[in-house]
Amino acid sequence: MSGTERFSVSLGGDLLRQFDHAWRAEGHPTRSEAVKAMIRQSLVRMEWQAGKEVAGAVVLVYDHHLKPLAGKLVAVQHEFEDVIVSTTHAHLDHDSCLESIIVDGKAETVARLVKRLKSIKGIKHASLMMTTTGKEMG
Ligand code: NI
Repeated sequence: MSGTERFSVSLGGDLLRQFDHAWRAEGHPTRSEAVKAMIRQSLVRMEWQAGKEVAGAVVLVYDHHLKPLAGKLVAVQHEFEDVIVSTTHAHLDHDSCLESIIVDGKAETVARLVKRLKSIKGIKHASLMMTTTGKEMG
């Protein structure tokens, strides 16, 4: 890792006040840490857009009583086993299950997986948390 460099940014008063309010509300310890987090968030988005190797988690909520759904869910996950690292299943209550699928692979393959999962009839909610493998992140 290379050393730390300082740089200055000129901001209008309103924008700076809004930014200071926002990063404090989000819980960042300092303005510098908040700026770093924003830069990294932006770099993660670019990694996904550029189709690089990415990491993330797909979270699904569904009713397990819908039998065809459970079968399709397993079949799709086997089809995409090259990008799926692990799957954790939680029984939320009598009806609802939450499945968290950790992914690591090409962004477009992950995007295809998410699309396939969302197309399964009966999924109540599907959400993708996009992050980085960290390999190219300073
Ligand atoms: Ni369950």
